[in-house]
Amino acid sequence: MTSAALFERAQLSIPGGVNSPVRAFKSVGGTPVFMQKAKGAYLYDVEGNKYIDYIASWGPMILGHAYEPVVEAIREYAGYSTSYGAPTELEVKMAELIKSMAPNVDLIRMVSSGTEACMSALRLARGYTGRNKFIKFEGCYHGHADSFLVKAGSGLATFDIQTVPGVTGGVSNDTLTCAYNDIAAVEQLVAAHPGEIAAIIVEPVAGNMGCILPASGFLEGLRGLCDREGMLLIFDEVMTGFRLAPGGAQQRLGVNADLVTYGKVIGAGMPVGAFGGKKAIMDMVAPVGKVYQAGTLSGNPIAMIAGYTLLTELKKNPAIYEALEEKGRQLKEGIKTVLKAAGEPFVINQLGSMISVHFSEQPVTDFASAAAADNAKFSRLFHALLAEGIYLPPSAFESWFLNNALSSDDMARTVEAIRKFR
Ligand code: HOZ
Repeated sequence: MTSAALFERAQLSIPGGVNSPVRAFKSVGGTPVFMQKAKGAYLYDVEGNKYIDYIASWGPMILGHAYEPVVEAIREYAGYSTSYGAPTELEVKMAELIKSMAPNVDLIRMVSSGTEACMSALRLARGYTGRNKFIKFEGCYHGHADSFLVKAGSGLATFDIQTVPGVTGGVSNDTLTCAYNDIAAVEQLVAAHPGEIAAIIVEPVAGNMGCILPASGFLEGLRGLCDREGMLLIFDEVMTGFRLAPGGAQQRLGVNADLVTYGKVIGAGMPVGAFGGKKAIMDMVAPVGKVYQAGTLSGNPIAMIAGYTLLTELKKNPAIYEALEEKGRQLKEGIKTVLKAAGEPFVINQLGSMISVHFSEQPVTDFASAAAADNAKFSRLFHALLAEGIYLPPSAFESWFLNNALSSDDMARTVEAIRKFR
């Protein structure tokens, strides 16, 4: 079996041969690699090739793949049933655990994906404020619910999709956009729509246009604006949650959100998401309030036990975060040294275990600067590293995610492969 043969076969039965567009390798070119298994920091494809993994399933494999306690827990609980459609104690324990780790979460509702989490948080913000419009940032990606598919990052940036057929003008008229890190533009937008804006949603550290850090004062500015104008601040922590700190970006960056969304990591890679916040807001969610939101697979027992096991480990072992921090630093310094020596114009954005490299002479601080970088060169880097057994995200518009199973040797090999790259 080869990836090429599987890809051909896949295209006969699956749109584009993949179940999520970025995986198709369309922006970097070539044939997607079909994976067979993974363990620790390594992916193994169907041809038996081994790769050092820098996507960690886009975040959740923070302790590495097939982490034994998680695998064991899944095995045990699968034997009880894979779904009940009725409440379980596990869901209560999970909610209590998240509350004990994440700031500003009095109540939390489980859903099945980050898309659902953001879609539901937005509906709730609209229900709570009685307003329709909201602000999102260019290059941020909050899943594929209709309202968010405006100037979105990730796959839409990767494939340069500006407007999405099927999303009505009526829906996108309520989506207002601004450049990331441009607080003055947000202020102007808010002033132009007095009393109309329900919420500002933001990736506190952006991961869908490469990794982009919030400028000093940006998130604080959003917080102040939301307080002043009666808007809710929604942090999309699908990527940063439980990764940048046990309490995610809220804790790491010291800015409070009104609502926060989580994804994949709270299921240890199982299909999970969640949205949570202050009781006064969350009490509007059905069945207490009238903001309807539901799902048979929400709080699925296998997803819950997987996530509960992972988050428990993260909570009880703060050294994990120190180690991830050190790995991020080591990789950044290593890459910086070799690219500098090569005289390449480059920018490395990194915070903790999120990092990305842009081939740019200018700082990369928003979507425009990410798009202006030499992304064809990123594609060449992607393939050069793939050939050396190193798996980067197959798009310049995605963050790399480090996992705690990565060794110093793995990162030294990665740096060496980048040194050889021309
Ligand atoms: N949009 C996802 C990362 N930002 C990629 C999802 C996937 O292909 O699995």
